[in-house]
Amino acid sequence: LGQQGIVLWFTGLSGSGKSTIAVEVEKRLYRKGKAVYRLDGDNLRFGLNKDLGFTAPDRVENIRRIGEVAALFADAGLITLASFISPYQAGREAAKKAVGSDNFKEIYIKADLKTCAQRDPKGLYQKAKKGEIKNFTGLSAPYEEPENPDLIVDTQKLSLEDSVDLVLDLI
Ligand code: GGZ
Repeated sequence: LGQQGIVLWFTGLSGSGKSTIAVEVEKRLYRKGKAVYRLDGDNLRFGLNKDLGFTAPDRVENIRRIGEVAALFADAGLITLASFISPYQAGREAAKKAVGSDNFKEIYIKADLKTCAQRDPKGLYQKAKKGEIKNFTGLSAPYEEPENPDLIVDTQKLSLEDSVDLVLDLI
């Protein structure tokens, strides 16, 4: 059956470019005939994790479950792309442990808060600044930068194409 499962774990602020890059990486791998699956808020927060919000304990539980799900997908041989803010170093480390460190790549999709708030693709920063969204990452909830990521993708400097190439170079 022949394909080694692996997890590419994308972490970064809202608006940093995680999902955009993960979608393109998924397309490129799919075209090469790879078995690939993308986990993100749209398929997790509306299903398995629909009982969870954005308080600190809920985020911890969100990432804990996703780490376990990613481990199962990788065990099934899929290239698994996980795209979540995953703001806590400890949570990302636990995901890496669940998957197995050899098959886990932590990818920091890096853009500073000011840039993300300017991009504001969904208007969420605006709402958070007005107090309409509580516990918003970067404004009223923490984001712990990765201490030792496998890759840093600086989306303030790199094109989408170059960002995707860097990620694909990892595998
Ligand atoms: C941060 C929030 C919040 C709050 C809703 N804080 O840019 P998006 O919209 O599409 O991605 C964000 C997503 C974050 O969910 P995650 O499951 O990735 O978060 S975590 O890993 O921290 O559990 C954002 C939207 O949900 N969103 N409220 N308060 N982002």
